[in-house]
Amino acid sequence: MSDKTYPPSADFAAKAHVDAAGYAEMYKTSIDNPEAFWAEHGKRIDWIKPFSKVKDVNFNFGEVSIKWFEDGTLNVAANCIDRHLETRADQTAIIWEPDDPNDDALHITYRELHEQVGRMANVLKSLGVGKGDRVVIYLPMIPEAAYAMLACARIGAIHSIVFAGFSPDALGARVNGCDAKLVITADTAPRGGRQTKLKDNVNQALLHDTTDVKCLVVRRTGDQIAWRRDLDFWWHEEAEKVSADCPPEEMGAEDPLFILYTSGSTGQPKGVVHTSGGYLVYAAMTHQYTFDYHDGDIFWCTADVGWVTGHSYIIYGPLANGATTLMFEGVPTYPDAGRFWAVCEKHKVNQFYTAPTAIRALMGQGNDFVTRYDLSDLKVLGTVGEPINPEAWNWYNEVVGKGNCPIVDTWWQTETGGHLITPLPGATATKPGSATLPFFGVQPVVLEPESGKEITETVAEGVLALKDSWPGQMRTVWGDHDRFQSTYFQQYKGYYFSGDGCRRDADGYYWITGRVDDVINVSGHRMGTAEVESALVAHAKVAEAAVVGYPHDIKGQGIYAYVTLMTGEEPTDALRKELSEWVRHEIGPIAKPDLIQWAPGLPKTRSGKIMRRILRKIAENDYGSLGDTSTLADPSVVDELIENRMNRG
Ligand code: 6R9
Repeated sequence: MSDKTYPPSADFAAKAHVDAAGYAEMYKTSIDNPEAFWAEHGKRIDWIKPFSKVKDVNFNFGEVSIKWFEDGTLNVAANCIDRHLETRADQTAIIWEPDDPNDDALHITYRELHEQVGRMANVLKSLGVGKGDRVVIYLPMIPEAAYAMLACARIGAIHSIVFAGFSPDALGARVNGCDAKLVITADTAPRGGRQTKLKDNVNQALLHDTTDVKCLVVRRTGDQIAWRRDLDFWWHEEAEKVSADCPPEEMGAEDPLFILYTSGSTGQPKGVVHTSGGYLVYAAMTHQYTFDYHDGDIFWCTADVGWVTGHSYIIYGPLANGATTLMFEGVPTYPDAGRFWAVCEKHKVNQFYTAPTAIRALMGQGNDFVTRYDLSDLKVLGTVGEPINPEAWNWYNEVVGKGNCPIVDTWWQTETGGHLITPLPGATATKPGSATLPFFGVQPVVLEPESGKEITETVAEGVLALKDSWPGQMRTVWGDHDRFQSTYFQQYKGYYFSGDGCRRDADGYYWITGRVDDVINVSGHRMGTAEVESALVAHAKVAEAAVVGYPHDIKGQGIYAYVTLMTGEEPTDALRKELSEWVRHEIGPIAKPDLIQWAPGLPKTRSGKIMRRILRKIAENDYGSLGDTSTLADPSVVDELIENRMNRG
């Protein structure tokens, strides 16, 4: 890790929303008097009925309850669209860049967005969706994904987006998990020149459904698809039958806005619930300050709307701020490794936000792909999803930013709704690899992992937790408040526990060191090892499986699976391939193991608990420091595993 610092230029700081002194002052106010601070900043959005209470939070295990602005009412879609119409009707709200660079980009104005969302909202109503109902969105990165999210928000329905790369099984589980009334999908999704048959996946996911889940289908490619009579509807046909005028529903600040499933250390993914008022205030405020967004700027977040980053920084944050937000259907390497930079040049992008894994992959392709484009409109560069290694940070800074663009390394989670630890580009001197300092109102603490004691010295290393709430915090796990409490508030009493480890340096800067639980981070996407294990053991030839992460040059972490076969099954390369494909089919391509090692036995304690610490070390090719193995039931299995390890790099 490098401790070289990069202060913001005087020029940048002078034009920024806050400079260093401004940050220090605002941060202090936000901590000294959170009620007054958030009462003020809560006004950045339009309320139908203004709130009188600001904050009502209890972090005590057993009584956890989080409410912000609770007696206010609002409509999120009206905040993202209607309130801008007076001044921005003809401004572009969404620039859509298609997968194929030869197809036309779209520029959707706020007026057009208003009309499309109104129509989609009326279509949802005509299909029987009302306030509080759940709608699953399984769409590629097309404008209709934005319309669908905002249409739900407009009528008070709760959306649950399922990333279009997830398998029918994963989709089906999410549809059932929230008793969705409707799924919104497309015929086929083109991405990177390849096609994913989304509607077919929906049909498969709903094969055994007995609740008559309806499906609204967007025609993206015109491919032939199988139709479920009486249950399936074309978006373009239904849109013609309704008016574009749909008055926004008045919602309580604490009414759910969306559910988003995310992986945890145990069991199946959980439905993270975000509510309306606090989430929107927080998404909008972080979007403005973290990226130093100014009116007229073109903002591009390369995430997919299937992840929280897409929710907060493609849709809700930017649109609440009346921004122009770019939505990209494709991938960074299609048609070649210059696509990101071609799009930046073409649409004169000012703020660009992506994941370290993409930076590492592009860095390996050579600088020509970058330097052939005019990137002079870029002002701020951001990263999210995983720690960024200084080498990638430096390349991003020098080759993409030409040393002129502050880099904001934003640490946050699906659970946090928006950035918690991040530089502000006009205020914070950055250090490659550090997410730096907390956002306004955020109080990070470093705890001793074993005792849970807060380390009060500035220099500290331990687990990262939060002392108090912020408006964008998740409120519960859908249908399982106990799981919410036990996941985040049980181990370290009185704190929200992030699941990440971290170090705090002498300047009070935070360096995230990665997950301390059984979650691995593959290309910036969270994957529970338990999920991959349960997919593997669902295969008829697998007796037992243990999954861990290992360092991977591009992906950050790769998936390493130890598999014990049923007696009599042959451990062949063909079977290895079959199991990889099986996991891909069960969960999706992101869950596919990179390495599978045959394990005649797994290292277990005498009580039968798998010792993952040892498996992690072997997968990391760091078997010289296995630590204490004396509690193992059969220490000899370890030698066998080391002998046949798959990662010798
Ligand atoms: C927004 C998002 C959350 C986990 C988080 C941490 C890792 C995210 C990071 C980072 C280091 C950063 N993470 N940003 N680690 N530096 N700037 O990614 O949400 O998918 O829920 O993942 O990602 O481990 O706990 P999510």
